[in-house]
Amino acid sequence: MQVDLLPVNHVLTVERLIDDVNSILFAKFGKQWDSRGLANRLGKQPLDAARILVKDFELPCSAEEYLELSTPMFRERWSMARRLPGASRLVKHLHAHMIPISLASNSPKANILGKLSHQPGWKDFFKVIIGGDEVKQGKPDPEIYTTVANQLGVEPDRCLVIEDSPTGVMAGKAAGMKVVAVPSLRKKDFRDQYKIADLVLSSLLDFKPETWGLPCFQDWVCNALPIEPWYVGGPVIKGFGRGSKVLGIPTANLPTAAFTKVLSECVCGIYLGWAGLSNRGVFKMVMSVGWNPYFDNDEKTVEPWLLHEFPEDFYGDELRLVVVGYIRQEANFPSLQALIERIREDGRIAECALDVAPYSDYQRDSFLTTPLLKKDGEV
Ligand code: ADP
Ligand code: RBF
Ligand code: MG
Repeated sequence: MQVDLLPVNHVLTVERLIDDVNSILFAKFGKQWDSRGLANRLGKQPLDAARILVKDFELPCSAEEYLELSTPMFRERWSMARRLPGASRLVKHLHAHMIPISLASNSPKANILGKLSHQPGWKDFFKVIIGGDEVKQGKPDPEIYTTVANQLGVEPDRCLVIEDSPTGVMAGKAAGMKVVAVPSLRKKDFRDQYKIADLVLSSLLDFKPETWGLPCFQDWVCNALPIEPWYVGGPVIKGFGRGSKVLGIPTANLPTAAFTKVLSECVCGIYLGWAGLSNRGVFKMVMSVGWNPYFDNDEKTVEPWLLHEFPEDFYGDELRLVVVGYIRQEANFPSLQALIERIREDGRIAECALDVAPYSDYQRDSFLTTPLLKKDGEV
């Protein structure tokens, strides 16, 4: 039986908005957009990024023309942009504790303000906002960050920068600031480009303010962080053949080829939630999303361990997951035993937390038990 995968329920990521705009524009130029080359453009000033794009795809227009056409299309779409997981929580927390925060981007100031206008209250969170058009040199030059520090009246070595691009990380370090990188370029190949950061995180969910002398978050519940739930499902497929055999912990792998885009947008890490298994019921689960650093996989996988003893395998069964809490980022371990012990600890955390609100509320989510819709809409 051919089963369609169910995508994660979110508004569009910035990557998707870029795909949308470029697909439309490229078609007008008789070209095919294929998302390649983000690493060359990320964090650059718009005109530089457009020049690279025009050259890489041999577009029959100038960089200026590309910007003239694309800018209004992006403007129409910013209201649909998804915030990075953990972003809202972080700025609200810092603002509530009266820690001055600023926004420094290579985008022109007008674009920044346009984007911010779709996030209620956000503009007021930032004491200083600097656009790439307000400095002589954009990132990777430190000017944008030194300007921020000047306007805040704070020494650079008292500033902490959070950056997603290698260009930005360079700018922050060159300004003499501490830099935490949350890479937008998530593939292994780009790891080296973030090396000069003081710390690299998989997502803002892993940001621990106390590491930097800032007040810690108080929103963890039962050793996990409640998150906006996300939904994913598909037939259980064969994995690497080592869950039960090597670790003694079976993980019901989901196929990833069919939803690479969706998966590339999920934050890597260890999560807890509920699993619905066709004809068998709803069970607690704890899972890893990512590259399994201990095994250094080449593929990003989704691997739920259902906290229940089953008498047999269930390959091919439809599995539904509602992911409701975040436990930690994926890690490497000095030994297999250490990895196993940590996964068992994750299992205990999930077992306890899922009995408690808000995690327990989702046990009855209809997504877990709704029969699959076939293509023609028939159940
Ligand atoms: P694979 O490498 O093929 O994923 P694993 O050793 O990880 O194999 O075992 C996973 C398989 O074991 C699942 O696909 C499922 O059929 C079965 N299984 C049995 N009990 C469980 C459980 N509690 N959680 C997840 N999968 C289980
Ligand atoms: N693999 C890692 O390399 N690092 C981890 O931190 C990690 N954490 C996990 C947590 C849970 C709850 C589960 C179920 C798996 C985790 N794994 C981790 C993945 C494990 O390596 C994988 O399931 C096996 O390799 C089987 O494919
Ligand atoms: Mg497995």
